[in-house]
This record gives sequence, C-alpha cells and structure tokens, in this order.
Amino acid sequence: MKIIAADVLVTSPGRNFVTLRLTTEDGVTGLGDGTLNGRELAVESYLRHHVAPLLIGRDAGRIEDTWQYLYRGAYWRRGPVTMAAVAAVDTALWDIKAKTAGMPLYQLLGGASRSGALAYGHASGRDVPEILDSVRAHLERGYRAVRIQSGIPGLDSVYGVDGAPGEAPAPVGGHPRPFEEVWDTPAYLRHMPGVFEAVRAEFGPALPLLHDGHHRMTPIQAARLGKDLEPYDLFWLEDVTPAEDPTALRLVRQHTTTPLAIGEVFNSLHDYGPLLGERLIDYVRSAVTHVGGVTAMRKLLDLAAVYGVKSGIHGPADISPVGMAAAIHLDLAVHNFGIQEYAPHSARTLEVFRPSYRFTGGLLHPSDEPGLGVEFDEEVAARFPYEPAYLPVNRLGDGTVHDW
Ligand code: GCO
Ligand code: MG
Repeated sequence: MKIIAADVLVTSPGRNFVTLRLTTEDGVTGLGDGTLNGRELAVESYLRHHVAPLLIGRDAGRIEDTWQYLYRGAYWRRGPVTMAAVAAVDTALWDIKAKTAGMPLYQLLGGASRSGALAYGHASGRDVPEILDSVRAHLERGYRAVRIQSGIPGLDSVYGVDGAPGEAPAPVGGHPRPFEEVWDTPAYLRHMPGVFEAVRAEFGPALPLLHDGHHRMTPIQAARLGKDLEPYDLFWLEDVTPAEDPTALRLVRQHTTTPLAIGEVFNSLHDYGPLLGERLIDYVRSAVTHVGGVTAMRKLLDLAAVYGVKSGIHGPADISPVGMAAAIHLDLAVHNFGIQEYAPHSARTLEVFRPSYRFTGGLLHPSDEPGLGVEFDEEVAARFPYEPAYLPVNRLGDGTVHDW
C-alpha cells in the first residue's frame, strides 16, 4: 500500500499545532503530531522539505524500516526538530496500519492491560486558598490525581500557575518576544513544603499529588526539596535539575525517597542511559511527539520496564489531540504504565481535531475506533493560521538568565 500524499498542516486554534497527514493509494489516511512548542515552523519545514518528498511511493506498512530510514538516513540524528518530524511520520503510519487492520491502535500493541489510564490534571493557584479551590475543581471534573504548582511570595508570576503567561492556552499572537519571568529558588524552596502540608491537610493522605520543578534547581537544592516533601508522600517530583545533565540526579537520589520523574525535553532513548541503568528515576516523561513516535515510545517503555521504571507520558495542551491519542493507546497496552498527564484542549482545538478518547472516573480510554481515533477538519483548521508565540524565559532578580 503506497503513500501517495504527505500533507503538513499547521494550525493555531488557540495555540500552534503541526500535523502530518499521510494518504495511501487505497485512500486510507493517517495522522501524526509534530508540534514543538515555540519552534513549530522548524518541524513544518523539516517535514515539508526533507521528509514528505521521501515518503511518496513508500510502502505505508513498513513502519520500522521507515523509522530507521529517516533516523539513520539523515546522518544528523536526534535533536528535537528531527525527532518530532520522525514522530509525526511514525504515528501517522501506525494510524494507517491500525485503520487498515480495522482495530484501535492499542490492539496492535498487544491489547488492553487495564480498563483505563489514570490521568493527572494541573491544579494551581497564586496562594494556598486558590490552590485548594483548584484541587477541588479538578476533583469535581473527575480527576483522581493532581499536579500542584504554586505562586511564590515575592514573585509576580510563575509558569504553570493559572493566569501566568505561557501555560495552556498559550497566548495567541501574543508576544513578539518571549515573556520574561523573574525566578527565586530560595524563596521557592522555603514556600513549597507549606503548600503540600496544606493540600494534604485538606484532601487527606490518599490523593496522588505531583509537582514539577521545571529544571530550575541545582542537585543539592533538589535534594533538599525532595527531603522536605517526603512527609507529603508525592507520587512524583518532576524535572528537578537541568535535563541535559542526567547524572545530576545521582546526588538527588542519594538524599531522598521522593520518587523522581524526568524526560519531557528528551528526544531519544539514549538520553535515559544512566538514569535507567543506575536506577536514578521512577518514571519516564517523554512525549510520543518528541521521542520519535509510537515505535520509539514502545521501545523506551520496554527498556524502562527492565529496570522497574514506569510511564508518565508527557501530555500538556501543547501535545495535539493526535499525540495525546497515541499516548493513551500506549498507556492502555503497556504493562509498566504509571500515570498519564492530561490537560484538556480548548473547545476551538477540538473543533479542528476530533478525538474519540474519553475521560471518565479519572481514567482515560482511547475508544475502540480503528486507528488512533482522531479526525482532522482541514476547513476548520484553515480558519486558524499560524500565530507567532513563544514559551517564556526565566531570569533571576539580577537579570541572569536561569534554567527553565
Ligand atoms: C508539563 C510541562 C509543560 C511544558 C510545556 C512546554 O509537565 O506539562 O512542564 O507544561 O512546560 O509542554 O511546551
Ligand atoms: Mg513538566
């Protein structure tokens, strides 16, 4: 079954998404997500100029071969742009294969290992009362696990806290340059234990609570935070140190029993090398969209399983519904599932992408539609052209650019 068309579709129904649509000679279409927040047009160009022409005439059934052809054939392997492009192709090919088989993708991955995938939502607030309200609102929407991000006294805005620029939904047509936030790690370290104490006091010991450090700490600072949060029994502490130095987690691990998660900015299985082998983490955080697609994610999760490490697939609103659907199929199928991040998309985004996955009783299910189970409406998408938008930049009080 030959591929006869490879269309790269960029749309911004509230934030930018890059979608690849492959069509076979039999008229079967497959969708893949290649969205790279703030650098979308680099992936679009890579796909349009360097990948799409190579796909025409190839056999859509040869998924592994196409993955290797694009990865090894480029010579310049890895990197977020390349791997998002490879992910888009790979995911679209899995969509085609599953549609052709007349099965939901999770069946091709081995079938369901559970009835649904536990999802966590993003609770946040500028202060403790706002956070408690946000947790309550999430529980009312059905969540059974929540990430807690908090405003910090003395700081005007903090990424991940509702109302702060850059978090879902990203500003449309917003900033011609990235918004700049001021950051203060000592103030953050002083403040966070009290926040978790208040949340535990209100919601009891059983609710899974997560927190994202967004790469802002040194190893010794992260070790201290992990220790200070131990009494509040976190499900995980995410991205505590800069991601390009995985061995930084050695020191953190020596000091704390708080479970650690990392990987949303990784783009290769190789980035996990020492983390798995030395048992420095508990959860892998890659997105299907950024690690190289369903093929690469399956390999990563199987490798992680060897070390008893579980999945925590990245699922913020900048992963399109296509990337989310791929994640949920994997969540249902793999044995070492941990949790799935789920930040629902805006109503406008759901006019363009029509996913069939469902969120009920705190669990995500991919549905039994053949393939990924997502439709893309090109006419609606055309109403929302690309809008320049960036992630924010972090600076310390004296102006020094800081990890973010
Ligand atoms: C998360 C994240 C995101 C990222 C975003 C960047 O854990 O969900 O840290 O909010 O910052 O995906 O584009
Ligand atoms: Mg994160």
